[in-house]
Amino acid sequence: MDALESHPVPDTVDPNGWRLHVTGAVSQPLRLALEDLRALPCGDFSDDFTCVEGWRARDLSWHGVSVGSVLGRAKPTQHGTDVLVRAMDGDYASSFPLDHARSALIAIELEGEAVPLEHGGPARLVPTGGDADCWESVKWGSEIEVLTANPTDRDTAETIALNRGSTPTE
Ligand SMILES: Nc1nc2c(c(=O)[nH]1)N[C@H]1C(S)=C(S)[C@@H](COP(=O)(O)O)O[C@H]1N2
Ligand SMILES: [Mo]
Repeated sequence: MDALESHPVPDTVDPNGWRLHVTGAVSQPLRLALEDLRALPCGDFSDDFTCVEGWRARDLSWHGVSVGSVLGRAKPTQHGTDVLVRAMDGDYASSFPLDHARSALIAIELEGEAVPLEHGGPARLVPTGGDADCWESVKWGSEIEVLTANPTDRDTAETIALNRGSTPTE
């Protein structure tokens, strides 16, 4: 594979305190540790990753649990319409229509190894639809909130990603 770009890991990211929270319009809110995720049915996904800033990492192979499996446990209520996936680093969040989100992977391995912290470990959201924007691949994913209406200003990923202003470091 060609490498992903390197970006600084925000200070707010603490892999030891990481859990995946499933919240909002669900019958069964969840708080999952990495072992809990590993116990769910796993899947693989490989694709190139392209950033709008003009670089591409070819043929990345991801392994993890589908959002659908996790939601199968949490059981969204009939009012659920969308999900908002939040990162551990502050305000970063990206939304997806509920049905579209189910196929996304919560990746815990990249190229057969734990996802490096630098690239979003312990868990990075990897949309599998093929038409995802780079900012929808949420690094340090720590909450899946089921919403009952289309998200508005709480979906911050595009704004944050496009205004990041920092250049990648090698
Ligand atoms: N939590 C979080 N996830 C994020 C971002 C971010 O700033 N914070 N940037 C996004 C963008 S725009 C890109 S291109 C990729 C970069 O992934 P990489 O750092 O592994 O190369 O992460 C995406 N996911
Ligand atoms: Mo990006």
